[in-house]
Amino acid sequence: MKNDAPAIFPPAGIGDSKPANQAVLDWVHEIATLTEPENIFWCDGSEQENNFLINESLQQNVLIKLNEKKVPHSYLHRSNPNDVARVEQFTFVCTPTKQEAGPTNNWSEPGETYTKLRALLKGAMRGRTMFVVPYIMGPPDSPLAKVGFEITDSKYVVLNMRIMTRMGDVAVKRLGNNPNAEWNRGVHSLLDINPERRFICHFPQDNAIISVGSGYGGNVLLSKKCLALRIGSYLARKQGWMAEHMLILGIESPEGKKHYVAAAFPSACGKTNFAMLIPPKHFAGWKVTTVGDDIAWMQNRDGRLYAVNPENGYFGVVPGTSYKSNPNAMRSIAHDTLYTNVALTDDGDVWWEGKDGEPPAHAIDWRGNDWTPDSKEKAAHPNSRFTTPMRNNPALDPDVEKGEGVPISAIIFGGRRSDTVPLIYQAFDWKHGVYLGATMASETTAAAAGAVGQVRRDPMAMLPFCGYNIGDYFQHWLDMGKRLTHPPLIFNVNWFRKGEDGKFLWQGFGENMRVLKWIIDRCEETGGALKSPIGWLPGPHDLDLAELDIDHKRVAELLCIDHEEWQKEIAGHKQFFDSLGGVVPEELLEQRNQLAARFKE
Ligand code: OXD
Ligand code: MN
Repeated sequence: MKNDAPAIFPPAGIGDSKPANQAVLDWVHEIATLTEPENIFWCDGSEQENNFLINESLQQNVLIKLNEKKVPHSYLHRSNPNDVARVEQFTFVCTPTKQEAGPTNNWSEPGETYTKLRALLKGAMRGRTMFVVPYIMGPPDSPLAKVGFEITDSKYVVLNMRIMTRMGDVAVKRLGNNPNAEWNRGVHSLLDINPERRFICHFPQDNAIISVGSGYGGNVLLSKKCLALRIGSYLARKQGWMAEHMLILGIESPEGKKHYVAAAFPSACGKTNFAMLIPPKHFAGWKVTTVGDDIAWMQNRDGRLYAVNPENGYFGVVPGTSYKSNPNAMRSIAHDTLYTNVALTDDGDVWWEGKDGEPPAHAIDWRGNDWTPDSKEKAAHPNSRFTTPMRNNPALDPDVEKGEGVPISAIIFGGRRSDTVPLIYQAFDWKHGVYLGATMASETTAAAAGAVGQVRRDPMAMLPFCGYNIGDYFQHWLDMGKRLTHPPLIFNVNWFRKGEDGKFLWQGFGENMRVLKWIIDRCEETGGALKSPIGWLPGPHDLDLAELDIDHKRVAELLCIDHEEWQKEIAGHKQFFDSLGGVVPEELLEQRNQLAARFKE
């Protein structure tokens, strides 16, 4: 199941849905002339087309059909073992000058990069089918919605794009005939899936992306990290909105009062779990609904920030997902789901580490090898994924299609920190909140290739996704705040603090509702708080911990601010800002001075 490239030949009526826009036709012609595909398949997003592609994928061993009774309409894909995560070291922002890409991006000169990529793409689709995938990011009637076209030689990509975006005719209609309309040009080719020829390149000035040599979702579903975040963040600054690596959730009280919050956590830190949270029994009558689990596009309307989820599905990390950690995700992925790199049981079901129940006595692991509970290797890759339509989520928010978006009452930043950072605290104001986001850090996970568990600064969880100079990005945040008459309150959370025994202090998952409740209380100006040097902290009785098995000592540990640890932390902030080489806005440097000074008061 390593190469899903061989050409396919659809019957009449499938694969011939050519758009009318001449600019698109010209571009497709140019790429086809370069890559020399066997044929061109114009996707319309229909059920009939999807069924055809699934059948072809089954025949060509790109997909395995799962047991229809256990996981209806669902399939397993195994990627090449050298191609299982995003590759930040091969991801480039190709702006005319290095300074525009800034200190946190790999930069390469656009002219030279186009030349290099054109050489790699020359004849790359010989014997393969070239798919043209039109798609929209965002609710189609949203002023923020963006049209993209992705050219790809991978059926797996097409099948995923149909779940993750509004794909097909809807996008062609939205684009219309105007040859000067704004749309994103994305080109993807598997080539020979060789890490030495793997490049994910963004050309923000041209609204274009070229990705070669990978089949892994984060590198090749060009709608997601590439368009919705890297190119999106560039367009957002230019056009006065925000493209952020954030989940969006709704929270409704038993009295029917509703708030929305957006939260930025680095990859694989539980955004999907938080977005699908089910409140514990103690919060009977409270309802949490999901607008999005990964990306928020936000704009200022009437002085408030409104958010839409540009995506149409979830591309989530599988291991650890269970009825205990995330029942709504389990229900979402129980049918109509594409699995990548999980284990296959002997009865055609899927399995992964952390799934409910006993491990199977025998399975085929993500590499296609025999696996038993005694095996040293993991059965599922730590970054194995599900792709599932957001419609599958029983807690989907009813306003998910609202073009104007949902009003955001609070923004939450958070990372995976074993020490230093308390469970929850609130910024004094927007500027201070931007500082919290800018200095956020987290221990690394398997979502990106590289070492796991090292603390790295990841501003607003956008380090791998900001498509321009991070200093200008910080300034854009500060400027947005100046235009908001009712800015969201800003908070920082850390579910991952550990005690002296090395164990997590906080239960997390559904119990995070207790933290969310304090956030909502603060938004409604009913929640108490104590002033501390780092921000507002809940006082001993401000968090509702009723019916939770936790003692006062642990709560104190969770909320404590250790002055020594914070001196190190502030030094870490300085080191990070210094490493950015003078691009950090003065207002944020001033925030650090104020933070340091508050510790001396
Ligand atoms: C993701 C990521 O897949 O952040 O969402 O890597
Ligand atoms: Mn993400």
